[in-house]
Amino acid sequence: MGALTATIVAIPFSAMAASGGKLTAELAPVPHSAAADGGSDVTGHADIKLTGRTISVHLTASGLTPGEPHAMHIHGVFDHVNECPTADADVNTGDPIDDSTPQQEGTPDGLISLNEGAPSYGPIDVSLTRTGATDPGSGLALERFVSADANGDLSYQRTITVSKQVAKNLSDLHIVIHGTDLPWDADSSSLSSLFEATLPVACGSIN
Ligand SMILES: [Cu+2]
Repeated sequence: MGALTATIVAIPFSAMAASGGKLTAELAPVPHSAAADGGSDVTGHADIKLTGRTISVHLTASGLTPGEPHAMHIHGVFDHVNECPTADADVNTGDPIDDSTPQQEGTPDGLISLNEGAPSYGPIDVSLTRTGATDPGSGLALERFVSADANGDLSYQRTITVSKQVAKNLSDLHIVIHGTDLPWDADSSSLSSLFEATLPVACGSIN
């Protein structure tokens, strides 16, 4: 009993999370109807090593549109509870990111768009680009994100210096992967519309 108590007291979890340590995120598909999005089923795993304001991110994912880059970000509001969106985020309030989409206001379409997901996972904090800047402004610099291979698998590794706020709140934030080819246009690309390129396909909390 004495030894057990000593062990518990010796591990200050909150202090560990703030200064450094190893975190992970399990990415699961963002809810959608298979008919609406062509049956994507994106899953992934991220290991993040936090040292001060430096994060070393190793992320693998599968089920992505093959051969195309996918925007990936750390999302979240620092002083709010952030969640990955649930199916009821599909509200279609009339703010499609792209006017060419078949979305109708007030009619759920089986897809959670970038804007519909935002109240859950919050804004972009870090862009997980492979080169250059990693700020929120790089969020749609698709030419600087990693591409999925011919099987739709993706592997990403980078060490990034983040803001003090991101480092401090990392375990409250999320990783979101975007982009899928939707069946309602004739092509087989996730890059033919902004709606497709930004559609959140997988999300996972950083813990
Ligand atoms: Cu994002």
